[in-house]
Amino acid sequence: MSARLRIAIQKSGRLADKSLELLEAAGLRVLKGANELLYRIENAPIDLLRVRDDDIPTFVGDGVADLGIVGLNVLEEREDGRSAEPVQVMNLGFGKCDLKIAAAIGFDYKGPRSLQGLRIATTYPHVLNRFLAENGVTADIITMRGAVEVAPRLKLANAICDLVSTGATLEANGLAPFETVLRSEAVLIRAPKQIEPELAK
Ligand code: PRT
Ligand code: ZN
Repeated sequence: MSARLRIAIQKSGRLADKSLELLEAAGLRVLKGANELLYRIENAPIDLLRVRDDDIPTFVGDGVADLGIVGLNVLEEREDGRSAEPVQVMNLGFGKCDLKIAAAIGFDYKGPRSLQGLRIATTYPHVLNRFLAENGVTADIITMRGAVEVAPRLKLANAICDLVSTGATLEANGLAPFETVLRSEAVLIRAPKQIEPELAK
């Protein structure tokens, strides 16, 4: 058994650099070697597992990694059911964004009831479904893999539910946000099983 702690981080994307910076600021010297999947830490028994962000909750839930850094939105959306739930340790203060419902500018929103019977396109069907259920609303959820913001223009949906940071993408597509479904940022998660004490030091 290797006695090295494994931390799963996003390989490339919006959280990748900030995750590395955070670990470096904590004093870890990262060896960016030839192995793309695993970066070794020079001054501590730690390896960084570099993967797609969507896989991080599963790796940590299964204990393949001891810790992980992932967007709360990804953690909340996952409905794996096979591996155990990772434990949320703390918010990390970067990667901030909101999962919002938006529609064409001028849409007359009077609260969640205004969504009744609409077609809403999203890459977050589980989180959206929970929000609608909590508010007693029935709507048609159209699950897309990306480019959700074009759905209203293509008449695929009346509204969308997507991540927003600056709001520029919505604006460029003639959309305006009117409801926040989830406030998100990068979070530190840990495996459900306690980490070996000598590794946690
Ligand atoms: O390859 P991999 O699967 O690992 O990465 P990914 O492409 O799935 O994710 P990535 O790198 O795009 O985002 C990683 C995480 O960054 C997300 O899960 C969020 O937690 C966080 N984050 C923060 C964002 C945004 N801000 C964000 N603005 N993720 C996506 N966006 C997108 C949004 O979907 C929309 O298309 O940016 C667009 C809107 O941005 P604004 O600034 O125009 O509002
Ligand atoms: Zn992803």
